Amino acid sequence: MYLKNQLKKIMFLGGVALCSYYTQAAKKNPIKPNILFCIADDASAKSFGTYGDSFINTPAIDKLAKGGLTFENAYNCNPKCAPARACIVTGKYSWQLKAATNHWPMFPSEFKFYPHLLMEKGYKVGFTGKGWGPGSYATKYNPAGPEYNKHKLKPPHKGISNVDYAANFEAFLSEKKKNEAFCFWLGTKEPHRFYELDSWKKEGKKLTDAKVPPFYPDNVTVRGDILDYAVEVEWFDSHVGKAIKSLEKRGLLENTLVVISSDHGMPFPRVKGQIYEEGFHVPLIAYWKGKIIKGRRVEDFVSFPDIAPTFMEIAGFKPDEQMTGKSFVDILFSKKSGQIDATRDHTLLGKERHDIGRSNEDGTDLSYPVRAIRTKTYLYAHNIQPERWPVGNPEYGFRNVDGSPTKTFLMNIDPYDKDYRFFEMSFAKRPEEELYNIQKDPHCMVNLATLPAYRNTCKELRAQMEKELIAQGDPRTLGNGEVFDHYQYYGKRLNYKTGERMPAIED
Ligand SMILES: [Ca+2]
Repeated sequence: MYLKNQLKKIMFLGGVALCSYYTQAAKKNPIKPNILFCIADDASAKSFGTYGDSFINTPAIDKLAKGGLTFENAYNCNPKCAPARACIVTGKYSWQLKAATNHWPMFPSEFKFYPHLLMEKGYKVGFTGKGWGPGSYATKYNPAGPEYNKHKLKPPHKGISNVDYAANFEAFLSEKKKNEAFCFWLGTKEPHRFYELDSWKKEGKKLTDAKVPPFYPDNVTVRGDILDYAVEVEWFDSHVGKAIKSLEKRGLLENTLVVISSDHGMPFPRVKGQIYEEGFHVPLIAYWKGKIIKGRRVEDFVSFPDIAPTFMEIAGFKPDEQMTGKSFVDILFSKKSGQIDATRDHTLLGKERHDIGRSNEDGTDLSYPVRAIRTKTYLYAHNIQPERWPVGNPEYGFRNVDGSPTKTFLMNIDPYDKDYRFFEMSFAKRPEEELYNIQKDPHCMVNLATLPAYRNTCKELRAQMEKELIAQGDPRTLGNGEVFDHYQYYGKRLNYKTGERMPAIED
């Protein structure tokens, strides 16, 4: 215990030293560093070359990874668009965000967003494509900042957005005054669905290229769907490449921290929105020419709430007192690879209501509460209300899974078919406790929680998880979890009596 405390003290002092290094550097150099944050919508970590032998071509991002730092253990706190992005902009854990713990919320106005804070402090701030969302907010700007979506292009495939992200970034840079520092959010709408069916054929891909996870049947439908996804991941990469060229052209690359990520895993059953490794493990790559030592791979666990305090510190400011995440500036500028900060050895995850599709007697939309802890070896997940359907009720079409050829295929598997287990893995109810040995079972296929040999492991992980959640004020762990069922859903709601969609609430 003594040693642990000493270690914490040293790391704290290290953090203070770095912080003052920044303050001093900022005083000497009146031009503050810029921040370019590029975030894909629904791209799995494994889809990028730096995370393994991906069949998807991401040369621009692979180059940044080679010239910078790859985080092996980056997690999103809550694996769905709006909740994950809410953690990024606020620097808070998902269960500390009231209505914004859920998908499609009204973002409570009490929370501060790092892009707005930097704007108040003189940074030029903007976003293109998808910022925080979907949902409503009371502030003048999107939580990700003022919008730059004016420039359009003719998309190569129907599923790709006509927003020209790179051109909008260029426009943003053109507006910038010479010595003005900037913080920009380049958020592509890809590879979010929908996809042009068989777009992969036009791109010259082969069915044999696709890698099929073991929780799907290996067939032409699934392979084609994965390849259509690949086309959109490559679109994200191409715009990152163009944005880097813009920085180079303007001589800004040496003074810009570039961070690449994605909000959660690919929009397929059992991945997007789900508390399994591929849903919540995100890519995180940091590049800063001449500042971050190249080719490093770090094993420290970092999570989305850590991003806002990091950006605040990079800009030379103290993280806002609301921010509960922990800056990883020390990791960025360390010379080491592997584990740097011994305390970063696990992460907490959770979810409440994502999409609708679970009726309540009083007409509210029920959540599917889960809390989980991921350590180096294990994923332990507590499905707090296992009597509910994890991806929405069957009678409403399992709405918490985006429509897709893969989903349709799985839903049509006959209960007597040998492949019916694939349907169950994506849509069936789950046991209260799940435990996976991620080192041996990265796809979370074998639940160890039922085995007597793992009872103690489950007990210990749950105790550690709940202790930390209580310290963080999680209403669910404190016994007030039903509050999440009653926050208004701001998307198109469902009339549970007729099964019809109702109009979205206007803000
Ligand atoms: Ca998303």
